[in-house]
Amino acid sequence: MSKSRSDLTGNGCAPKAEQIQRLESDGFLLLPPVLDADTVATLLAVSHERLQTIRSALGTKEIGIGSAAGYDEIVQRSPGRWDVPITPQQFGVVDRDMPWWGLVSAILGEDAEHSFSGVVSSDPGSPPQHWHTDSPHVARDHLPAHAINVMVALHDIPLAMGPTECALGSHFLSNHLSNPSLVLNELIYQHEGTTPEILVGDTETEIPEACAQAMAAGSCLIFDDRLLHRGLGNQSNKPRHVAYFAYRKNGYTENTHFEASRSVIQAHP
Ligand SMILES: O=C(O)CCC(=O)C(=O)O
Repeated sequence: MSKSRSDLTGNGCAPKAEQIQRLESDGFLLLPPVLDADTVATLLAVSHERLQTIRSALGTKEIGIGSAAGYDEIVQRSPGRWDVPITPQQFGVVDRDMPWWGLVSAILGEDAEHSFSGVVSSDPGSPPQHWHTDSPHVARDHLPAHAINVMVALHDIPLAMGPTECALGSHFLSNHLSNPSLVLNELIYQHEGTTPEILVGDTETEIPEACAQAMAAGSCLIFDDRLLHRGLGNQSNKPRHVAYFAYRKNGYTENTHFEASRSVIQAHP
């Protein structure tokens, strides 16, 4: 099943300049449902099936927190929060045909590449993550984004179920190359000391505002990889599922997202 190409405004035009500007200035953009119910249902069904296969292959095998402690097929991003990679083909979609491609390519270029996709599922009762960025700045000066993440709600996600929280404009402040008080590994790997406050230290700069909103099924949160964000705790009694599609500028090859060198499928019990 591959959806025909459409855009965020639904009228066949390029993404609105206002959306591009918002993404560049705030570092994120929450869009109302851009996927139809059938597509959301397919993404959710594929996610369920893959989660079940991989979590049962994992069984009681040890797995730590973070990408290096995980497996090719599953990473525990924080306690009870599971990242299971799923390719666009496995999802039954074409990454460039997704409704956000116009916006993503306006920022990363028409030759941008799909880098990762999958589902992040948080168990009932799982705690909030520590604030983190997904990849580091690449220059001392503030450059346009080199990577963009799209998180798609696969069902309604009220606040109590823990949507992703973003620190407004924090991509301008998370540059460890221009701010030596920031420790790169404490930004990109989750660290309890990393907060919006540490980005400004004792300067006059305003602390980036933490923003989290409930998400309706099919809506998506699009954010710059350098933005400080975190998944909130799931206080509901159901798992929370978001699909993600990540894109990078052509030529950007850093990968701190998946660093495992073992397979849970091939591992011996
Ligand atoms: O679960 C979420 O909402 C966000 C997950 C995330 O940012 C991560 O694991 O890197």
